[in-house]
Amino acid sequence: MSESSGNIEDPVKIELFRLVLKTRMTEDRIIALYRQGKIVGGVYTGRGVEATTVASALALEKKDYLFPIHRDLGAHLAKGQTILNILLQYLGKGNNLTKGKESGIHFSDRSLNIIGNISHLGAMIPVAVGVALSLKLQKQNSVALNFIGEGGSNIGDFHEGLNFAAVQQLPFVLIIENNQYAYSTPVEKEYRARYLSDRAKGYGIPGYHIDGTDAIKVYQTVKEAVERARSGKGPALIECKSFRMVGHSAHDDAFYVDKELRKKYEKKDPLIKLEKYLLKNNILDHDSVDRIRQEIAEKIEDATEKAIESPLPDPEWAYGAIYASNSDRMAYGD
Ligand SMILES: Cc1ncc(C[n+]2csc(CCOP(=O)(O)OP(=O)(O)O)c2C)c(N)n1
Repeated sequence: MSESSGNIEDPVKIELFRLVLKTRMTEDRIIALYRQGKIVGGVYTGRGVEATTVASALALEKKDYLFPIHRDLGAHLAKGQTILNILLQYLGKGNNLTKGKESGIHFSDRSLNIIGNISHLGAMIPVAVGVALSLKLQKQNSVALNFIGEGGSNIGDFHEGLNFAAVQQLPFVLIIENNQYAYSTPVEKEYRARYLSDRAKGYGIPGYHIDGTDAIKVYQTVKEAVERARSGKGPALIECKSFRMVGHSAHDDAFYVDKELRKKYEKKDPLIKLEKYLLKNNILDHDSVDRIRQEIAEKIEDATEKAIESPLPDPEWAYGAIYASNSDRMAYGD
């Protein structure tokens, strides 16, 4: 765990642990429901990247905007999303946030300032930058934080979005979640640079390359970048290096992954690392860890039961909310 972790308060470190554990356990439940045939469609999990997703989102304030992508359940949870809403979404229930439309990974929650993932990799960046522009123009003192994978970072939108954010000095933070594989493509076939964060120099903004398995280091770095952006000093690019400990999605056994690399990163499992750090430094004892685990397990049981009992959407609803209603148009002044 990072040497400089001393200036983060212990309750924040405990909250990081609770959220990383909650993410891991919730995703394990989602996988179990998928294997039981209760969830259909793609299930993309973040085992190995939870320290990056959780700590980045926890560094935000309530009024800040979060733009997560497909592997970022931890970010949803850290921004305040409930396990029940997440399971309702994955199970496609009629009482979920999209009333049964959209899959598990594409949903928004405007009440938490979480904006749903655009499936086309990279396409989210200019949208998040546009939101950052509007936050600046409206003097909202809020920041937009967006994730992109190292694979997705090679798309043109990355350049256009980041360049515009830099030129306009927008309150925007971009996290590159470098988990070393884009589906089955290893990094040496994705880009030639040593560090993707070096690209920041080309935009005239700060770039950081950090250990994305170290939740405390990620929290510290992102917090600084977010507060810098909030104070009007412009965007930052943060590359968090980690490892995707599972396949691209639940159907993929990741047979193509380098075995030595896997072994190396199993020792850096973000959850185990954080737990060991908290125990070693007497921030938590074994009983408290067990208690936290038990509390989360109960919440997951309760949410699973409620989500399974919830009704599927009314088939008629397939034709609903396709076009804006008159009242929506009036609300937007059209
Ligand atoms: C433009 C585009 N191309 C391909 C895909 C299909 N796709 C979804 S995720 C993914 C892998 C992305 O890798 P990376 O950006 O490194 O993120 P990771 O999945 O490793 O977290 C691919 C190819 C897509 N959604 N959008």
